[in-house]
Amino acid sequence: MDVKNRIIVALDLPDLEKAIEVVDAVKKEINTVKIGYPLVLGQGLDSISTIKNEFSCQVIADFKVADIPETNRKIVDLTFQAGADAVIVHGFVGADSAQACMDSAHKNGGEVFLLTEMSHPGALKFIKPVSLEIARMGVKLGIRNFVGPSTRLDRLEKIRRIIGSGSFLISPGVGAQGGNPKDTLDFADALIIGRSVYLSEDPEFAIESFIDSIEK
Ligand code: NUP
Repeated sequence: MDVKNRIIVALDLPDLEKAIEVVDAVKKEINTVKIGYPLVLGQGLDSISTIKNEFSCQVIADFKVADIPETNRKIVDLTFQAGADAVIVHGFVGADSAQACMDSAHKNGGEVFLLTEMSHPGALKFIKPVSLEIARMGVKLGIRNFVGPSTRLDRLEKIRRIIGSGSFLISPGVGAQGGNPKDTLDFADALIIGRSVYLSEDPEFAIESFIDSIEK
């Protein structure tokens, strides 16, 4: 797989100019960015199309959609109307809520990523006990894109086993949260990297260092 497809940069910046500077610095090395609440709440939903149009990159909207089906449908419709290529949705809210997101994504020509187990320590209490079931539910629903933690590789391996080799698995938690990039790619197709890139004095160098470490 092209290394360009193996790193997704998370733009958790409340400032669009700064986010654009970061994408400009790393654009040779990546083709997908992840935009979440910090940027759209800080600068508006138009940030998605602004970045997409300027860099012709793919945009994953990390809105962790987690509502009743009818509200999920509205949120996901608006996300795709804003230009996103894919949206991250929570699985713990259940099959009907995830299905509503899928229906909206497919209607709008977009993709859904199902969030299984989160990467932070707090996920151990409520999410970890059900995360493998969430992955199984996603498979049953026909979802082909998943998110799983680089901070717990034993769990990521289990998630990969459940979703199979044909699904696409992206993994946050590398760098700032302690996950190892190369080891994560034993199970994931791509890494999500935020702070280690956008807080770096030299984001281009930071991304190149990650690429070196995964190519070794
Ligand atoms: O379980 C998750 N963990 C996580 O960190 C699911 C996520 N979507 N994320 C997101 O990935 C998080 O919101 C941030 O945008 C990115 C990781 O950023 P960083 O820890 O590399 O700065």
